[in-house]
Amino acid sequence: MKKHILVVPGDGIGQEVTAVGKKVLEKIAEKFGHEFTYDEALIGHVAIEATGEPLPAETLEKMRASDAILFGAVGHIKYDNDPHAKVRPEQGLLKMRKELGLYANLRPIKLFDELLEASSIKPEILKGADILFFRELTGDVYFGKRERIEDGNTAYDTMIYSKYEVERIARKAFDAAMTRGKKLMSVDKANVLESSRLWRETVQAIAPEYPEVEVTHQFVDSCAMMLIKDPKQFDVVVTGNLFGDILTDEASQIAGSMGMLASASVGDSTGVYEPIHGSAHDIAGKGIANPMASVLSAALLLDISFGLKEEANVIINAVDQVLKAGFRTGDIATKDTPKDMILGTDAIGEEILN
Ligand code: GGG
Repeated sequence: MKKHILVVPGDGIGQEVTAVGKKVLEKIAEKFGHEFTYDEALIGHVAIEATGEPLPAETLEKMRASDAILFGAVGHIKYDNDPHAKVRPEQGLLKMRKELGLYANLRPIKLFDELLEASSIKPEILKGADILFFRELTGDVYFGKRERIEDGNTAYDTMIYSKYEVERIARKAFDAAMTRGKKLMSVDKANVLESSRLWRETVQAIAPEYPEVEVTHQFVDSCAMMLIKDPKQFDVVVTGNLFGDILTDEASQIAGSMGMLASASVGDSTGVYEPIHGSAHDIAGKGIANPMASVLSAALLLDISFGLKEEANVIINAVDQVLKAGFRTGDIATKDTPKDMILGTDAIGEEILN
């Protein structure tokens, strides 16, 4: 198979982990006789530094011309401490999603058995948990009107959804539920928010098209509690942009660490595959970031964008084997992990490649 992949490492640890994800793709191409070509592009803080823009036109052009995108992370501490910055790395991420029509963000919460002890949740509560989140990605407060008023002393962000936006993500989630446990939970805050009432009635109106799927509606606060209390009850979850952003960070604890969670953003054009974690500037450049989320994102890329399921499974098994052999990065090590089994980014990458 001939495919062109754009690698967009972005900021902070995005650079380090994406390098490992790319090596894994190269190894798979060699093993299975595929011809993958690569290009690189800038986004986020590194793009602002080089061009003044968080998503330069050249990057967008390269994204549109590629068959899939392996993405890292965006963000820089400098902007976190400057509430008045007009240009921010995250604007690049949001613009990319909007421009490419990436409205569905799939976040599989995959728990490797070897990491049962790494989580802060009790193993007996966790074992068997397997959740697929659908986070809506191009609407909500992230894209609604926002403003500072009254001399900057009051601010608002608008939570906004249109019916068609809810319908298209809900259909993707229903379709996925049909291939899994046939359970779909839609998460909202319909007891308070009008946009959530529209969300709920729209999901409910689609339900008769999928009579085999058991649909439930849950308030986001209650869902947050249930995720920790009884994660095994979940199958597929569909929710809005903000709730999905928060709930999946919480759910990363089910998988042991943010460093284990991959994601796929799909919709109208080229798919983007990235770890759910951000640029983590506190550990950037130290060579200790966990690259497994990037490696597992590469597996999602092969599976979803190229239909290469066997190749994707080879990658997932390689990660599993490395964990079974006892190797860990710092974020997934426990007090019982021998020091010499705690590896850095490149070293654990080499173990996965072997
Ligand atoms: N790889 C994910 C990433 O870079 N996250 C940083 C971020 O700004 N996230 C906000 C969002 O995903 O909406």
